[in-house]
Amino acid sequence: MVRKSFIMLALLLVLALTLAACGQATTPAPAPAPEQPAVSEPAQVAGNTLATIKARGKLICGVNQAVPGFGFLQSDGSFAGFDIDFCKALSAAIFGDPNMVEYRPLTASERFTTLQAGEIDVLIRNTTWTLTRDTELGGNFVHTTFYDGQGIQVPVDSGINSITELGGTAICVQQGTTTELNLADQMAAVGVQYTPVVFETADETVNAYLEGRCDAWTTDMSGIVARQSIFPDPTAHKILPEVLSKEPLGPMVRHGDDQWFDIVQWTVFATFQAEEFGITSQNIDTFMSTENPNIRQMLGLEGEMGVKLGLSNDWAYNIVKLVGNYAEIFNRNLGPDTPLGLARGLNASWVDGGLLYAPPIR
Ligand SMILES: N[C@@H](CCC(=O)N[C@@H](CS)C(=O)NCC(=O)O)C(=O)O
Repeated sequence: MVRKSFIMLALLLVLALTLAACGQATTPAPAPAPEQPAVSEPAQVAGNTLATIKARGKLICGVNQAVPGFGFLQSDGSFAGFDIDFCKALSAAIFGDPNMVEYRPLTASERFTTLQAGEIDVLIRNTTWTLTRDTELGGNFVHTTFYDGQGIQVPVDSGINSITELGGTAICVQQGTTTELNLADQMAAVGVQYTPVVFETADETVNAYLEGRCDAWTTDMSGIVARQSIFPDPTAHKILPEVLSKEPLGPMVRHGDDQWFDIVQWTVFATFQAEEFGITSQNIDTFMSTENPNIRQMLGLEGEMGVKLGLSNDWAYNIVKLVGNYAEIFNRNLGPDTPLGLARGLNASWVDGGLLYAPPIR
């Protein structure tokens, strides 16, 4: 009797589990699929990234090669851009030389696994800081270097003036990006049906749009302006007025090495702080006799700021002297005198009403 009820109970349990599992399977899967599979904690745990970089004699920076102004492989084989300059700033902080860098170009889909696998020391590639990426991909975002938002571009002669007019269109978008997910969410929110056409690289995405295989294409505003600058006829395209998302872009490091996290973070802060102090690559040497104690600490004339990071005390001097302050980096790559012609906007120093604010270097 007892045995019979036990079997019944076991059968009921199996039935319940089966039903629960079936219930789950019939739940519609969210479309599109998650941008990245979650990764387990780093295979190469902690470690001393700084010591590894010094022993190898170069920094390995994961970058973009296809976005002019941010990360771009030039015809002479060199890399240039805003993100590239932050790789150089790190190299200057570590080696006193901005050129001890190996650039590893990465697509959107491969960037996080490459970081997690230990193949690069830092990822500096127009990468948006999100909660999921910060928790599930084996890395940490350090700080935002460029505050951006997602946009949609259409041909001027399409007559489309708003995302609400995109019903029935095909929209080109790149795989493994925040862009792909935001698009789905924002279009659902305004009740517009569209067909996403997904590609692995920026070149494929943009070429499909230019060939008329899509009615529109979408990515970060900066990415659109950057790619538009190399379109055959940039004036034939316009960006719709809606900003679909917040896209705070910045460097990411692997979990497990707090000293390296600090070095990357304070390198970024040094560029903000130099701008706030009015220190540039051109005038920095005139500050070497300053009596301002905060500037003296930053430039290594007093205190042991660099040593606290595991670097030499002239780390920030080298960043500014050899690469520049934030304004110089921005203007050189993205500013009014470049093909992108971007305004500082949110990316101005807090003293000018922007969001860039460095904690005290002391
Ligand atoms: N900020 C977004 C988008 C970044 C992104 O990968 N954008 C594309 C479109 S411009 C890109 O840089 N592609 C270059 C490539 O994969 O070659 C993210 O972090 O997901």
